[in-house]
Amino acid sequence: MRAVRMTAPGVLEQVDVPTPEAGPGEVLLRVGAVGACHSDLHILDAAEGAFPVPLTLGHEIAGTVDTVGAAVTGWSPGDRAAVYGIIGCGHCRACLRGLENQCRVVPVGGIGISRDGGLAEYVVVPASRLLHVGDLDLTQAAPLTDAGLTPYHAIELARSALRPGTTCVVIGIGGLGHMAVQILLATTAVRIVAVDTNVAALDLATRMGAHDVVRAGPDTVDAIRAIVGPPPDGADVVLDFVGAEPTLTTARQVVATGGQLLLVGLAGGTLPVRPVADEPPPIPLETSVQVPFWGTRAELAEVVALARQGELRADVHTFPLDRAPEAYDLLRRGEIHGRAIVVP
Ligand code: FEH
Ligand code: ZN
Ligand code: ZN
Repeated sequence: MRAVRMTAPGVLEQVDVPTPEAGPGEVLLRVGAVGACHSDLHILDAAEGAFPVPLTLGHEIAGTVDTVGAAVTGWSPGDRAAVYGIIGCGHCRACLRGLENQCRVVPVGGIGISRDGGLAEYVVVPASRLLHVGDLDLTQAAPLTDAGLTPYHAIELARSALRPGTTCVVIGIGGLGHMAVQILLATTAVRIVAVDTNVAALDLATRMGAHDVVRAGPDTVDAIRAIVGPPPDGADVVLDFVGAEPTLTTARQVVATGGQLLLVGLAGGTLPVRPVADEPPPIPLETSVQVPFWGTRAELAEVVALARQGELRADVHTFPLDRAPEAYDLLRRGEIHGRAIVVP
């Protein structure tokens, strides 16, 4: 079968490999759609030894069951499924509570991460990772598993602060941010302030229903403060889907005292919470900062339910498998708005 693999650190190429077979407890999935994620670029750029090589990338997958392995129940050939990408150890305290995104044994394990992923015609996954998606378009189902689940989980973490009439600033209206706006609209009554450098992304946010948009630039902080109020007031919740130093600097200057700042994107920024002499504290007092990671299987089921109710729809741009490297080049150059989806 055709697959797009990291064949050496930083090298992504299409190769021909044997079609894998489903073992006990596993399912062979014909890949219908797989998202191209910024994290794939981090995997490509990671130091030698950080991830297995060769590795078929793709951790945001939806497809159709081809064959099921021994002892698999609840799945039959032809079933359509989304794939929960994380595979924790299954026995630590976090995994036992269903929080495999906090596994205490496997730091970041899963499909397209520590074992072959979905950037291929077929992928083998444990049946426990599958969720039924019914007749949902697979190019819509795939992005739910990461671009949808990750913001959904972050919003769940801030749920108690997202009360009617509060404000939520969403920084970065890309693959995850545009889904966050829809999830906030579908599940809260907050005022949404969308922030991005790109006018097309802000137009998308407006079309989806964001209440205010701010084009990031020299006066970003003042423009946001004009909406959410000056310190010690500010946004009740800030979701940073970029996570680079400039956006973190903006986030900590517009979050209210006692607000919540969720650093979802990790574009290389670290979290300077240590006060520096003669500078204002980097994070307002009493503000809780979280660094959410992906989400849980239970939350993915809720994301799929939102999509099947028509409340969540990814802005999808499709590429055939042989143009997957081009999709990642565009992603790296910041030229993908919405989500790039590869259709093998
Ligand atoms: C995927 C693989 C490895 C690290 C982080 C990620 C995120 O894209 C999950 O949302
Ligand atoms: Zn991802
Ligand atoms: Zn575990």
